[in-house]
Amino acid sequence: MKKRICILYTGGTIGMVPTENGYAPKKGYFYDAIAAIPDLNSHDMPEWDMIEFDPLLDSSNIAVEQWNQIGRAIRDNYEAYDGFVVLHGTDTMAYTASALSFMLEGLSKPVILTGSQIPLCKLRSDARDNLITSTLIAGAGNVKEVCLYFGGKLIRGNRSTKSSADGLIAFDSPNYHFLAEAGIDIRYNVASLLTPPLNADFHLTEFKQISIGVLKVFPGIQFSLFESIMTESLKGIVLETFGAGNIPSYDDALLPIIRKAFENGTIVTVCSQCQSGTVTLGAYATSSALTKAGAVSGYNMTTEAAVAKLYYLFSLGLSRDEIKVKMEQDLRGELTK
Ligand code: ASN
Repeated sequence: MKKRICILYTGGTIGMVPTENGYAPKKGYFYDAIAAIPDLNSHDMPEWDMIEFDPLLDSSNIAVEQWNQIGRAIRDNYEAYDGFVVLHGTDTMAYTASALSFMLEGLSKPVILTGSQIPLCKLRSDARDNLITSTLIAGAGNVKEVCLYFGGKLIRGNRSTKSSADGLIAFDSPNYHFLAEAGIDIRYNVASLLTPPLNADFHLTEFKQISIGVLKVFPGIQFSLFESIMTESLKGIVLETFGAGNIPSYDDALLPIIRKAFENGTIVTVCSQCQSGTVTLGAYATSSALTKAGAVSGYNMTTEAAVAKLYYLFSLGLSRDEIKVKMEQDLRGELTK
């Protein structure tokens, strides 16, 4: 029997058309445009249906409500399909892929996010390959996790990051193997795939609106300027630090602020500005102070994954101590220690 794939079209360049204000999505246009691609109707392809979201968005406008909407669409169609392809703008695709990886618990079917850098309607568009290969990967069913496929690479969703604003190989997986590479054949890196938990019930955890911040440290940063955002209403903050988790110690201002944030109940998660490698708190004196002030290590998580994980853990309603512990644990293949 043919596999059945549900394509969720949320917007993004892939389905955009030129307008007087630049590219924008167009309601009701994309289904016919992809139905006219001969390969998508080949007998070697899975059967597919498409659900068009309303409104269609440039992914810069995607936020928690849209993540929940995508999650609900997958939950509501979970039994009827063998896999899902989520068409999404590239700008925030790595955030959405990370968010879905946490929201969809007990997932045992492929969920593949993809999009394109050049709209389907334009010459040299990368939309066809990204869509066709993602649909084939979803139909093959080898991966049972949330992934992002783009430019020949299949990446674990919560390990992905957008690395090029204009290249057709626009995403990277700096701290984990590609899950598959599509050349003449699609070659899976079987040893690197997640094994779905046995007998786990599939369910969706919708995210709540949580106040989260990201602060990138830079030479000369005046920490006192940021004190005003470190209030009790800030639930979590991702600190993008230098190298292995280092912060400047020149004005002694950051640590009291971090300590205060910690006392306020804010979870301070330390990630690195380096794309690859890991945070090792305590490797240098400039980082050990962070642990003393109550910060947790994000190890080699991307900022995208750390942000999504904070949303997830707070949405579960866990205590602050439980969140601190789980931030440092590998929940969905998002970090390695
Ligand atoms: N601005 C677009 C988006 O993220 C970029 C793209 O899809 N290539 O929706």
